[in-house]
Amino acid sequence: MSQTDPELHESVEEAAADIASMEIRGAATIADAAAEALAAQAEDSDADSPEAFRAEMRAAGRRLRETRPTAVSLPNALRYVLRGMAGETVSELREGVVESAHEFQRELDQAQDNLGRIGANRLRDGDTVMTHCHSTDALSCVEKALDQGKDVSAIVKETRPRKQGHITAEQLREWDVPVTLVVDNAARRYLDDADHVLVGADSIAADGSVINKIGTSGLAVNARERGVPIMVAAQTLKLHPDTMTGHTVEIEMRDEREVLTEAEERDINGDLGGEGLTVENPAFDVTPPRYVDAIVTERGQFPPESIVTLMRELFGDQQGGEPWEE
Ligand code: RUB
Repeated sequence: MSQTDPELHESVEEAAADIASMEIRGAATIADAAAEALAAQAEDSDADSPEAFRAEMRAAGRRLRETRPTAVSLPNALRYVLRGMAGETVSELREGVVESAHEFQRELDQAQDNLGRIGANRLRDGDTVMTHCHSTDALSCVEKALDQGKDVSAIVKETRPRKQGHITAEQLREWDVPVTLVVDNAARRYLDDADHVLVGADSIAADGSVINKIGTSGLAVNARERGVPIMVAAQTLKLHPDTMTGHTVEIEMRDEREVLTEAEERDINGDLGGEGLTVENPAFDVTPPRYVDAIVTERGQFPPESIVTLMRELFGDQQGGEPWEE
């Protein structure tokens, strides 16, 4: 933060720290938390001029934006909320931010519900889904299928290094869905027992590429080879507008300690010293559109190659700077 940056509300600092540490994680949940934090900043602001208020909100937006780079739901949430900051007086600006934050949160819930209903239609009674990581959009499809009275089982990939598969397994068990938990390396063996691969997304690019938890692309390639359809559940909040103008999505590299403890590293290095060992920990990968059968959104399901049409409709020629930039 620069010397001149306004003081940030503790909710913004807390949300930013929790997103960075993955206490708050998953694209939709991150977006929801960011909107909530902006609303708290606006509500409690004691800015004495509209300029000071705007500067405070931009600083809050920047603080949240710098936490994690890959899930586009985060900048999409910040844009939505900060573009609601309209008016002449501090109280009008405040009202604009708070209202758009709450509207954003309502739409997010609604979109996930609608997406789930659409995705559930792809699941038949008795089907087994294989999941990777933990996606609330993907789980919404299972939840709605259960609501429709269908029996669904799940093969849940552990998802190293953070084991978000455990969160998925916990949620599915809460819904009484039979779960088989497997390590990531076992996925190909169990694909023969799966009727669908069902994953979420952090970002969807204009060419229909799916950016999701590391390991998704390998799973998709294996699934295609086994003839298992790959279904990506991603509300339109996950569509990445910058990719329409050729930008690529930044893949987050996380701390090596998520992969290897200090003691494990010492064991590997032995007497040789640490020079020759590098640990890489990319959090996400890119699945090319040809491995994806359907992208399920709240607006319907699309073959990945046609997602650009939806993006044009939603984002148009959206141009100009980011609302958190000065
Ligand atoms: C989470 C992840 C999820 C997407 C979609 O990664 O890759 O599949 O974010 O989740 P991380 P949702 O655990 O590193 O945040 O459908 O809940 O938005």
